This record gives sequence, C-alpha cells and structure tokens, in this order.
Amino acid sequence: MKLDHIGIAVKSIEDRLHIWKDVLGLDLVSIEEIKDQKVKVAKLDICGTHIELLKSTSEESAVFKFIEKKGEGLHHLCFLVVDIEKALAGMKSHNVRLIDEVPKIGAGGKKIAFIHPKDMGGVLIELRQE
Ligand code: CMX
Repeated sequence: MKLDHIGIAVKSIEDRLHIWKDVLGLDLVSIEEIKDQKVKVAKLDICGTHIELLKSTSEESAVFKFIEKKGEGLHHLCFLVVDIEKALAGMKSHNVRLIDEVPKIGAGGKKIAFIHPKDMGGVLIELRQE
C-alpha cells in the first residue's frame, strides 16, 4: 500500500493554488471535474504523490458539507492498493465501516472506495486500485 494523494477541502481553487504553487513551489498537474463526487480537483505533484485541492460543485457534495461544518483543511488520505476488493474485505474483517461496500469508478477510470472516518480515528480514508 502506498500514499496516492492527500485531499484538502477548499472554498476556491484559484485562491488556494497560490499557497501550494507559489508559496510551496509544487507543480500543478491538472484541474478536472469529477461529476460523480460533485467536486472540482486541482492536482499538484510532490515527488509522485499528490496534493488534491477539492472544491465542491454542488451543495450536495461531501466537500461542501465538510467545509460548512469544519472549515477548509485536510479532508482525506488516499492509499493505492493492488486489489481493492481484497483490501475492503480485510478492513471489514476488523469491523471498520465501509462507506462503499462495492468500489465505484473514480478519476482516470480507477476503482475507488471510502472508509468511514468515525472508525478511522477521525480520518476519512480513500482506497484506489492501482
Ligand atoms: N474527515 C473526518 N471526519 C469527517 C469527514 C472527513 N472528511 N467528513 C465527515 N466527517 C465526520 C463529521 O464531522 C461527523 O462527525 P460528528 O458526528 O462527530 O459531527 C461525521 O463524520 C458524520 O458526518 P456528517 O457531517 O453527518 O456527514 P455525512 O454523514 O453526511 O457524511 C461521510 C460523512 C464521510 C460519510 C461522507 O462525507 C462521505 O461519504 N465521504 C466520501 C466521499 C467524499 O468525501 N467525496 C469527496 C472527495 C472526492 C474525491 O476526492 O474524489
């Protein structure tokens, strides 16, 4: 398992890019909309791992609700796994609540699934199949 990206909830990608691109000097890789997750994502490279700035595109988005409640900041960690079904079954055997019992298709056509933050010490985890 390895770290794929760190998701940061932001109110405005344009405003926050200044911190990550200009202040920290990271390279912007892409900006894309993920309709299924109701977010616009700016991806910045940090030695092969990514920082993803997440901006909601709808008030129904998980990111919109998160910012309303907690404000901007760390939203989730995403780990790359070889076999996502096997990883989910392994986590379930530890009585960890899966938000997605069955993987969904995320950015780049890859299988993804989220694990509930309440069973992960307050950290939302995303698994993504390599
Ligand atoms: N990190 C840590 N805790 C979080 C959280 C997050 N990102 N999002 C919600 N929570 C906490 C809330 O603070 C709340 O805690 P309390 O009960 O102590 O107040 C609890 O989880 C329940 O949260 P809620 O506000 O009632 O929100 P919901 O239950 O409606 O949804 C969650 C929470 C995690 C199930 C939902 O956000 C979800 O399904 N997330 C997965 C999808 C997602 O986040 N997509 C956006 C990113 C997409 C991408 O990167 O591609």
